Amino acid sequence: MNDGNNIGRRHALRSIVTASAGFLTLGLPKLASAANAITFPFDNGLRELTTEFPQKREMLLLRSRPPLLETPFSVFDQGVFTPNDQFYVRWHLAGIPTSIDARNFRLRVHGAVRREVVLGIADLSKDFERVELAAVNQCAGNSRGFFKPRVAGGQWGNGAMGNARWTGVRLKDILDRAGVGSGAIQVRFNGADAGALPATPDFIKTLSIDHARDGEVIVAFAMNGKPLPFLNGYPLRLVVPGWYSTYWVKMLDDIEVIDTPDTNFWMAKAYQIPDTPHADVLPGQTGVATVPINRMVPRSFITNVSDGSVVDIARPQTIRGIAFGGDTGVREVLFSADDGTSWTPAKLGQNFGKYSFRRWEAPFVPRHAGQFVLKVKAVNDDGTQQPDKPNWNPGGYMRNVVESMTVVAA
Ligand SMILES: Nc1nc2c(c(=O)[nH]1)N[C@H]1C(S)=C(S)[C@@H](COP(=O)(O)O)O[C@H]1N2
Ligand SMILES: [Mo]
Repeated sequence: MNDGNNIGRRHALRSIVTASAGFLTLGLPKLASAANAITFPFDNGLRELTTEFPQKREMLLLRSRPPLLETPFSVFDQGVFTPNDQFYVRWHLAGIPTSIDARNFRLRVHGAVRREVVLGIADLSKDFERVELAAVNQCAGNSRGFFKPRVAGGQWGNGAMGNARWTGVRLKDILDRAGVGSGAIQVRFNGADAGALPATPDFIKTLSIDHARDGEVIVAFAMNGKPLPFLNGYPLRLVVPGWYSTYWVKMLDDIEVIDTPDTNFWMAKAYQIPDTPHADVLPGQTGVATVPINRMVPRSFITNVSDGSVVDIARPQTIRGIAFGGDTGVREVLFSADDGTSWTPAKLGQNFGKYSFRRWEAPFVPRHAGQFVLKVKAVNDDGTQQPDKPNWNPGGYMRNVVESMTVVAA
């Protein structure tokens, strides 16, 4: 996979979007020099902050073409929903359309169906019930940069995730319109992007027919109440609540119901995880069966202090952050200020549904000068909790170890 860390390259996408009446153009303006940068605590962790991408404010630049843009972590302290203009961006293929005319955009539903259906954006909002759901979109490789030993692939920090309110129509309702044939077993999703070379496998993802018809999977046209940003899949994307974002196909224009198992590259070769508990193997271990990555696992983060922050001795303060349960809700968030020796339940913020981020906060009084190791651990509604030791696999997937940071009281 062409997924490397390529920050040395200075050719950014050089693009801009002008929006008018549902029409977007991706043009090629100048590239300003990077104003500043941050450094992650792993090898080659220097990341420029860029504002050169259309409809995006400051983002961490991992790669320009195709774009990999990470959300600066401070954004997660600002609210439970991640703003569209700082929502992370990940594309695999270089052939991203440079302009999309929403008025002429069509979603085609075909294959093992009773009748082929072709829908425009207007048809979706007029002929189908509108639904809205808060859900976390997280790359399967979020936090990959922290894997030890290191693994190939985009070297993300923790910002390849975001939470939004997604508005659209149920995939089930679209499939019902087409009439799924009796032999159907899976549904494949393809977007308007393509590889630069014909030999590059097109980015296509597949769900089982039951999952596709569960009523929760959405074809979304809006995010946080606004049209999807171009780089987040304008004008339509799949939203698969609780599942890693590799299934959330962007610029969705083709849905194919199939009656034989999909063996395309992006299902059969890429995004495979070891078929072991928590996708965990020993580095170098071979002969392990694999399965396509699927459900997310719980995570939690501290957002208002960071590693090395200095806090006032004896002053009561509040530590806060975000948590999510993965494929179900957050039951409990536990906070420790003594490196995991003792844990206290954090106070949970408003519940926006089981697939959303949930804010949490906990009191903290640093009673003496010196270091305090803060930790946070989420337990989801199934009772699954974050592990104290990181998992490892060669793809760098599904990291969700209990996060730890050291603050200094002075
Ligand atoms: N058409 C298309 N959809 C795609 C991808 C892609 O390369 N092309 N990448 C997937 C992956 S791996 C991720 S992590 C998410 C990223 O979503 P975002 O860019 O909106 O944050 O998009 C998914 N949908
Ligand atoms: Mo991803």
